Amino acid sequence: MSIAAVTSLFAPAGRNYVLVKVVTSDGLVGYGDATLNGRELAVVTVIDEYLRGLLVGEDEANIEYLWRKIYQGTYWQGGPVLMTALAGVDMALWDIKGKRAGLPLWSLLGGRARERALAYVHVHGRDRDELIARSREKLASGFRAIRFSFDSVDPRYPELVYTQAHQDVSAGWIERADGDPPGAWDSRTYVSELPGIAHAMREALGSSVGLIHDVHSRITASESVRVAKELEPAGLFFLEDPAPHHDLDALATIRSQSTTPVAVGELYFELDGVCELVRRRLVDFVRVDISHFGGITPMVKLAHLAEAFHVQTAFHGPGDISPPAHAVLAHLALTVANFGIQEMVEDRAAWSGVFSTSVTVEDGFITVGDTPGLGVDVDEAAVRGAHYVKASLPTLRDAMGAVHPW
Ligand code: KDG
Ligand code: MG
Repeated sequence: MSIAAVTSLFAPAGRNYVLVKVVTSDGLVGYGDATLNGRELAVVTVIDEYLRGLLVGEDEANIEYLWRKIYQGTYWQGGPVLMTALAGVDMALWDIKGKRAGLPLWSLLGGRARERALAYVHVHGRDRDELIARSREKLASGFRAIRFSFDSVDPRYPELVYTQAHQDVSAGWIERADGDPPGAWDSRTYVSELPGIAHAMREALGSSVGLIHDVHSRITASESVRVAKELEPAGLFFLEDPAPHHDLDALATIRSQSTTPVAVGELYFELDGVCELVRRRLVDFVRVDISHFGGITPMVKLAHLAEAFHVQTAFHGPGDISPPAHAVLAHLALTVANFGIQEMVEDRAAWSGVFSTSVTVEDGFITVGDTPGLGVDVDEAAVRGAHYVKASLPTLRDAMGAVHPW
């Protein structure tokens, strides 16, 4: 069979989600996620203006060939915009392959390695008491692993507008029309507060809870070494992005100085780049993003590569990628041998009425049903005519008004 149509589909459901829809000559439909937070329309242009022409008329079964045709065949390879568009196409083609075979993705990829997969959720709080209280709520609802975040502000700048909470719940919807708010990120406060907060959480929540923290590369390498060492007694599941993803020397230093496990990867867009991170075992967990890394095809290769180097997966699963992407992550979580943990920032209330999914989360574990393909259905009528709301991540600034890494 061949590809009859490829289109971008704007499918807002609490966020600006963009999908790729592929239709075959015999009427099968596949959906993939192509959402790039704050750059959505750039991806739409790539899909509709550049990728469609490369795909229509081709045999939809040959995913590897089509992936190469887009990635290598047109010279301009890589980068978040192109790789997000390619990811959407790739996921849609795997969705079709599963539907044609009558098999769920996890089965196509080799079958289950486990019955259910450990998930982690986000908790944000203003201070340790709030973090502990909110974590207890999540634990009571069954979760066993928590990523905690808090605001680190210069106390002399109480007019802080930016808060890290935006990142967890609504980053994609912050309007920037009035210019940047004054920022007050304060690294010194952050570096001195983080270990105490982690220790207090560990003591209050008990030894079995998985505690995760995302540094977002906001501090220097030596600050990260200090933090990673001081966090050791808190026994984190991992510390995420303690240094910029491309600063392999800084990551090597952090690893040589501390036993705190490290996870990096959401800003890698290509297999070539992330290989070195894995080969040199600079991370315990690799966490590229299914929607920005070119989709299932390269993700499976990375998982196998990482397995050979005893690195586990902790793939990026933020709220700014759509249900088909979260579904793929769930399928991978069941089938990948070296699975570690899966980030799950879902908004099922916002999804309902637009998306249905065969992924379930119970007792803090992910499972996936037998629905063929990705197991995600889209009610296109519910989003027909929906308007794109221009939005992007807020800019983080320090007390001098200088831009600080987000
Ligand atoms: O759009 C940016 C978010 O996806 C990112 O800030 C979330 O770092 C993140 C994480 O680990 O979930
Ligand atoms: Mg992160």
